[in-house]
Amino acid sequence: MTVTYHREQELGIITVDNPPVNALSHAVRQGLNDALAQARNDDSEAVLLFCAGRTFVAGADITEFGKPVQSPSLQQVNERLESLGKPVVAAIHGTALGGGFELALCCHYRCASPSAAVGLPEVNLGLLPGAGGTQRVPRLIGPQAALDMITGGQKITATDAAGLGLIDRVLEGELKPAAIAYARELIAGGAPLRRIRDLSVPAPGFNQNAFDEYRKQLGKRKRGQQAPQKIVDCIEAATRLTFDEGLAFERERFTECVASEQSAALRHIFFAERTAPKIRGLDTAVQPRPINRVGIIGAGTMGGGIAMVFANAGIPVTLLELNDEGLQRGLALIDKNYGITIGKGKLSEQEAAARQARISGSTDYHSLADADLVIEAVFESMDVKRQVFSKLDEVCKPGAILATNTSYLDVNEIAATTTRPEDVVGMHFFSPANVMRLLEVVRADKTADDVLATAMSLGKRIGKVPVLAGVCYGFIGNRMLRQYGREAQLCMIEGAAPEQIDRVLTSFGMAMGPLAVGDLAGLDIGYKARQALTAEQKGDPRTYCIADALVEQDRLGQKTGAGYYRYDPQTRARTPDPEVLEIIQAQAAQHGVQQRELSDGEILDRHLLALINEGFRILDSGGRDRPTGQRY
Ligand code: 3H9
Repeated sequence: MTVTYHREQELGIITVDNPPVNALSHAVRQGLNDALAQARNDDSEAVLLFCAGRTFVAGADITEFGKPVQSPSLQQVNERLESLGKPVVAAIHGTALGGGFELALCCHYRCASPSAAVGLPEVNLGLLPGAGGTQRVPRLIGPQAALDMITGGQKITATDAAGLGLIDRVLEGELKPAAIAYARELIAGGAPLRRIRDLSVPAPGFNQNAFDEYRKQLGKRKRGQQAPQKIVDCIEAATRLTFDEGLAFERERFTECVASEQSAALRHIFFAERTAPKIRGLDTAVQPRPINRVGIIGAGTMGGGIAMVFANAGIPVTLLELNDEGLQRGLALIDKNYGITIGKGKLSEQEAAARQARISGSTDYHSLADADLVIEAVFESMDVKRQVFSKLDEVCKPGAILATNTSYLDVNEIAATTTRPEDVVGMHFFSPANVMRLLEVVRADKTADDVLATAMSLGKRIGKVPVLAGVCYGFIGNRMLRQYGREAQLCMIEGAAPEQIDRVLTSFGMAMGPLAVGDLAGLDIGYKARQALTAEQKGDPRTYCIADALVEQDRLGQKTGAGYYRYDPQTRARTPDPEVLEIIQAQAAQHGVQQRELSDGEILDRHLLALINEGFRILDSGGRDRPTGQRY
């Protein structure tokens, strides 16, 4: 039974129990419908809606999208709930998300544990709240706050939600007895049936222009995305249509979103990110090792970023550098990064100080003696890594995990420099480490299962999406990116201008085009790496001759004011540069390439297929043990 109904004296208690997250599957909707029918027909004076397990309802069951809706729909359940002739109180713990929060909004009162959070994250799945969220939320908190909440898709803490008026009471102590006491208090006080549908939207000064302006801003922030714009349409509809008309309007837009390719892709990613950390074949009885203290070697941009990741997750970190000067530089960079986050209003000074206090600096390897995990983020040279790992082997306690953040080097070779290769693993972060979510966990030949299990569970704990990789050049991310960058070079030499390539890919949805990224990172980095390779290792010269020619003319990218583009020294604004076209044409002539016009479609296909093909090659070579998200 996913939903049960029982009486506690004058109260009817509905309990949803559908692990892991109480999603609103068909069985739950049917169960709610039946429980509401019982409550309607008995002499209970009020009803409490409660969830078992770790959370309140976390939303519609995403696996049901794209299939025919089985009755009763969530909208039908909500209607039944809201029109029940006695007060219904939602008692929220964990997270009330999406359809789950919409269910709570149809209750007449909402109470929550202090640790609970609520939100309408549908936008992250390319959807909009389809069970009244866009019509009820603006009635409670006004259009501006509703727009921010629903287009942002972020969770709101119970206290903040209470401040906004989305929750009526935050309850200390164990939730169920506290919620029962609250429901009794409501009955005793003759609390009315409060239906949000009966309220009107408070919208002073929020007119057509304000909505148009919001759409424009959103178009920049969420470029190319359909759902955020439709959310604005729905909230605008809430200000000018009746409640029922608004619901019908929302329903139509929701149906369009569910059928869209954007939503199908985002739903695929949702499950892929949850499938990726699971290691096929790993015994489920394997327990991760406890990680309470972490050491990071190297206080450069990468090491500092990794230190911030752990400090942000509440884990104390010791940051180690060779000398005090390097250490102070690294700590100052961390201080600057926290300052920027505070400046953007994303973190309070108090919280930033608490996080920074978890990072201590050292120049002595012995300070890593009690670390449960040490991650090396030093210069990318096998000799340097060998020295670091022999030193770690000397000073670290037995059972400590020794991880390398190498991007390209052989983790087996690194592990072999220690007497405990079973404790060695790759943990490859992407720059900036405190922002990028991907974490490649690289399994070397002798890595122990519990070390892998630890890296995976820790990755989740620190807010990353961990993916298992095998030992191969560039692992997964960089190996795929290499092919993507290669295709950009080939398209250029065949006749596409850098700005055409970047425009096609940013229009598709990439945050930046590959050539603008090259200029940002500095073209000299790849150049130097190529100098260390043999002609055979470098491969087809058409895939790097333009980049080499630019560097040889001192066009290193943004830092020299010119690369694939020209940059304004003050504003860094980017403009196409006719000189680059001449360089490209000269290289094409030198390599016997007949230039032609490339269509946008061809450019897009070639870049995407380069990524996809390399992805499959990685799978073929065992670099990764399954396609991420094979379920959808
Ligand atoms: C919606 O509600 C539309 C409505 O407006 C309109 C309807 C008409 N469905 O993340 P975790 C699975 S759209 C199905 O690792 P956590 C997940 O795949 C929905 N399955 O746990 C995983 O399965 P497995 C709006 C779901 O503790 C397991 O649960 N709601 C759903 O780190 C554990 O998940 C959302 O977008 C679901 N809705 O985080 C909320 N949710 O173990 C989506 C989870 O087999 N969910 N699963 O790999 C979340 O954000 C997080 O799961 C949550 C828990 C914060 C709840």
